[in-house]
Amino acid sequence: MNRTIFTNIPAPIDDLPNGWDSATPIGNGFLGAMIYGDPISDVIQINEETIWGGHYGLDRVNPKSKDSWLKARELIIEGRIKEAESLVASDMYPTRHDPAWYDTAGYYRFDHKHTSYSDYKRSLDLNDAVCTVSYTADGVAYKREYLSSNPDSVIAVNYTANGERNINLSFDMTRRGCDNTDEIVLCENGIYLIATEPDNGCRYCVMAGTDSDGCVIYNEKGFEVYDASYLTVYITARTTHRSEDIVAWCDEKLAVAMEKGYDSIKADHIADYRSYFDRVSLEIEGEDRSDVPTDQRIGSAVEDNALAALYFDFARYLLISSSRPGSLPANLQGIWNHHRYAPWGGKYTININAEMNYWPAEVMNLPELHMQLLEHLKVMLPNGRRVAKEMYGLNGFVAHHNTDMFGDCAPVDHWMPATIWPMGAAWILTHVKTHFDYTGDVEFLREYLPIMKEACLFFTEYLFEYKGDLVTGPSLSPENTYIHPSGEAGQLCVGPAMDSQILHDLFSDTLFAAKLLGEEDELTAKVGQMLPRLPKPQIGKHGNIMEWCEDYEETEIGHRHISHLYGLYPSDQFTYEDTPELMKAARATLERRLSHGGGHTGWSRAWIINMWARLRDGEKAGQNVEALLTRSTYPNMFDKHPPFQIDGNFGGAAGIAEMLLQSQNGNIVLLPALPKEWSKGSIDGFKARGNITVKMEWADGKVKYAKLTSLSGHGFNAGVDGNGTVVSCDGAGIRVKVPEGCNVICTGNSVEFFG
Ligand code: FUC
Repeated sequence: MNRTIFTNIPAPIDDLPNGWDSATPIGNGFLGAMIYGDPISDVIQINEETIWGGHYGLDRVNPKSKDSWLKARELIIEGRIKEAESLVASDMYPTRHDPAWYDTAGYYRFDHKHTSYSDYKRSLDLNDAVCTVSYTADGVAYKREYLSSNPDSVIAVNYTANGERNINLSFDMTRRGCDNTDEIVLCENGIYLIATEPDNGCRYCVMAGTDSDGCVIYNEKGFEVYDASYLTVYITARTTHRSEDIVAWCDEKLAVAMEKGYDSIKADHIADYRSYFDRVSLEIEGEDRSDVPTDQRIGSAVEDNALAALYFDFARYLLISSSRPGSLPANLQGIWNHHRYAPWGGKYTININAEMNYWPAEVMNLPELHMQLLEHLKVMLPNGRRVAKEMYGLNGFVAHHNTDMFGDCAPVDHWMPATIWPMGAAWILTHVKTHFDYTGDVEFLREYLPIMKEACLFFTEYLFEYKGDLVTGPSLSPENTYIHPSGEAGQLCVGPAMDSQILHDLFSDTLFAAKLLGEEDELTAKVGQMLPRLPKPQIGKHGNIMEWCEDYEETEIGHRHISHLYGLYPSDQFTYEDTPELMKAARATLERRLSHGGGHTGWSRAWIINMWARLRDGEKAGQNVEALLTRSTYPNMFDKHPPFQIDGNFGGAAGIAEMLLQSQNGNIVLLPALPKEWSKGSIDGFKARGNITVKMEWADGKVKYAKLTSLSGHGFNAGVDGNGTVVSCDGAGIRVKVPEGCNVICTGNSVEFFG
């Protein structure tokens, strides 16, 4: 299947970093690069995911907080919001703002001796994760390939040209836009630079070496290559976070790469990448526009079904390229960032963005890549315990709305609409049950139950009774502002809807896991008593789900966060079957947000797609996919917040999957929200909860064939109830909605539907 993103123009390099959003990303989970692909001046911007600036691991908790946070709670309850804000600002804000941030390894360039060129093409083949640039200069056809290999830990740039020895270029290791502490050193396998982060002493090495049949002459800044018929440049990078001897580490990787040679490195890279990518396929039939450059398809309002499928595949590519066993989770930019201080520090914003990065991981059949987010909880845990103790005087595990490479859990900054929000760890922990639901991995659940219990412990001590319910506070509804009846605008509150909904999941998931594993104890007994006392979603005067526990007006009705619909998606607390009134109110909430300009950031639009899918409104979901592709996508297909933020890529892909297949609440539904434009298509290898894979073909908007297979070996049974044929997979606790007009055949651990 053709899955190529391509353009007929190089990314502009006149005024770097302009053009970055047109450049092509490659990555191996740890080492990323943006390929500008200019024939004359070939610029590559490089990232190593552990190059972080700023201060690490600081104890930033405000020592006054322990004695003041309960007072802040009282002031909020009394409606003295401004006073509560001043107290929070003086006593709960962290002693230090935004301590650490994601940095870049800088821009590097290869200058070629051409003066002009023609027939230019730059493409990224998603089937094998290789970026190719081709052009003609002085009658010679040139070709370059760029890849970032996970098995060999190197970026390889391979230059070839037809005819005799036509490759001539110079490489300059001097970085643009980085500080001047770089030391450039020649070594046995090439040349490297060593840089030191100013505030924290982290050192990193970027090393480049060559394999060529031409004449390669190294100088103090890089090298010159003359009269080569081929040239491969290998580049790698390492920080002192990962290795003591960073030069030796890079040297060894380059030595192995040179010995192995480009063809084998490429073959191993493709095999490794395909072991993830080939698990799944999606096709949505429509007009064939595959000969139109992708940057021209993005942003044009033409109905382009294949572009939506390509967007889904690109998200799979991005997850495989930014999240690998042993790597950090994908941050706000995945691993691709050209800034010295990435937007929002390039950290993990855990009041939506980092979680959204992993929404599609399971349905895409990439469960082991979901683990990077979950593994990070272990880095956060010791900090979260300390923050619970020092900031609140309580036991257990708490994190606020940001974390970083070092697992920081204190409030991140001094921004009232976001910072004092104690739900970050709890939200990530809801992904534990999701991973278990998809994989059925009991040992995994056993490993994470103690962390879930620690988060529960915090909330059992922290929640308080307010108007008969158990609520959070001081908290806020991420990052929205309400108008208090007194006329004052504020953010601090008690018991915002999202907090109660997240806690509903954390508590229920913990009780489920403890019961399954025989790990019930005093704490789970307490959690069991508290769960029914959490506030239930309420319906407000606009027929909407109430965002706060009072029916406040809000200052920005089209706000990008739609936190009070967490219960609709990603959670499954609102359903047509059990809570139709909440589904109606969720729809009213979404319509109100959208009619006031909502969905203006890429990630917000992506969330909205998922919500419409849950509301089973294919037309609305489809319109929002189109809005994502036309308004919130850069020419290289990166999500546009703006600026670039990778969450929209992942959230958008999750939404596309959610339109085709849903499996929450123990029910598998095929084609739950199909827009009429997507009338024909197919999926294969998608995962549903219950450890079930799904293959399906549809035409005229209806299922023609589907096969569901339980990877846990459970059988499917067809029976009849008042509603007709019912298929269940009891071992997985799953029922399957029989698609309209389909015959059913159950065989062993599969069920097939014929339409
Ligand atoms: C949240 C969002 C912003 C942005 C930032 C990284 O604060 O409200 O839109 O995505 O995270």
